[in-house]
Amino acid sequence: MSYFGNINKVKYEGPDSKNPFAFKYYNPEEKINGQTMEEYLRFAVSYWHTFTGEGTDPFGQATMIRPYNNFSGMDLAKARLEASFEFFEKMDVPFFCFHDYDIVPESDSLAETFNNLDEIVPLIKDYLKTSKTKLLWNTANMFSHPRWLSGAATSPNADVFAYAAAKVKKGLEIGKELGAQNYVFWGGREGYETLLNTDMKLELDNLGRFFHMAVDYAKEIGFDGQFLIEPKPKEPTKHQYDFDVATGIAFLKTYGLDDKFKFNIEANHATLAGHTFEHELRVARIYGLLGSVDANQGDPLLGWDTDEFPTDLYSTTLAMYEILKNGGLGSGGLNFDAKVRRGSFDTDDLFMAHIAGMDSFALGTRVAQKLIEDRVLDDFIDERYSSYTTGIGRDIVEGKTDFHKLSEYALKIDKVENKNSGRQENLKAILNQYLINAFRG
Ligand code: XUL
Ligand code: CO
Repeated sequence: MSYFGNINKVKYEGPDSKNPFAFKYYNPEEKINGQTMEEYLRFAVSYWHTFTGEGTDPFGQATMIRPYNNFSGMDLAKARLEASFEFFEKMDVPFFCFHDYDIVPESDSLAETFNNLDEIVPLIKDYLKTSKTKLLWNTANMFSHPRWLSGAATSPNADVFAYAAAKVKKGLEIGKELGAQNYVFWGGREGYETLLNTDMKLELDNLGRFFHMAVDYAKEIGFDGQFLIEPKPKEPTKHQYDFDVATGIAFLKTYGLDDKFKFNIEANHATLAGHTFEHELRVARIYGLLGSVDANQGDPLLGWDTDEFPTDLYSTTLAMYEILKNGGLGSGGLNFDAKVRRGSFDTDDLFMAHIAGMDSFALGTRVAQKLIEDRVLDDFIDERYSSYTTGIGRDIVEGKTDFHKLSEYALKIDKVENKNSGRQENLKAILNQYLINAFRG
């Protein structure tokens, strides 16, 4: 059966195309740094927003018109699955991602949920045999059901900790079975609402213990996907322990996990933490911990996680700048953790939204690549820090000096002069120029 019968396979038609179901900038075969865009960008569809999401919000009911809406229970799960692989094929995306409870209905009984998973996973495996679309990552939903109200691995209730362990154990088995390239931990309720009732040290120690057990189990069963932590500062909890990349690094180092995990960085989570998307990517990149990306964007006027499809070209350019500088994302990818607006309710919107996101990243990639090739920022930055390449600066960097020598040196300086202007406005104008020129083709 066809769920999206009115849509053909989406193809690259170039910047002049007026076809809403064609790529204008994303040309999967175009080469960047010797690799095709498809290989480089590794786009993924998120199952939850695209197939499970119904358009509800805290004030209103479902709005999404979906061709499988008349099914329920496991029949609905199977219809969604069938529709999803038709969508992947028509969008020509190489990856998808899911939570356990996106692919089967959530039950109060763990055993029943595992049975449901055991029924659906072989079906996914069958689709994977013939589809080019692979599993980028899977994860466990440990935030929706009431049992998680005070967290999962950081819950004050040890039974909840055990339950979470069982789910992640199953998730790793599923990841192995389906060839997942990564496994994600987003700590949906791993945080607190008030310190008045919270033993923060025990909760963080438990989270560290939990991750070690996950690493051990992955080793035991031969799951070799990359573990990823997805930072987010708040929502649904008031404070989330994986606040941002820097906080995540402190956690990983404290608990001896920094060689086992990398980060899955989401644009809208970065902005909620008061950072730019590129800031979070940069922090992860410079410490060799950039693993994967949840590609979306927030609304600067709203203080929550709106998960919009990414269309801001400054943001996609600066994000791709970091990703290209990182040499790509390795086993990671660009997962559209993004949902169509509640008013964009038909299935055409699902296609158009992904096209918008993929084109925005493709364009950002071209601009970023040109900025790197022309060494626009690199040359400027090299010059700005050139005092560290000779004389006292070089001694500092090479560890050949100390406070005695530096003090002696400083006392001899007549007047400190700052020679290099930061030129921020000019650099932004140059960025504009590169963006506009990319539009020109
Ligand atoms: C929530 C969020 C999650 C994670 C996976 O803000 O981003 O969907 O990506 O659990
Ligand atoms: Co996400």
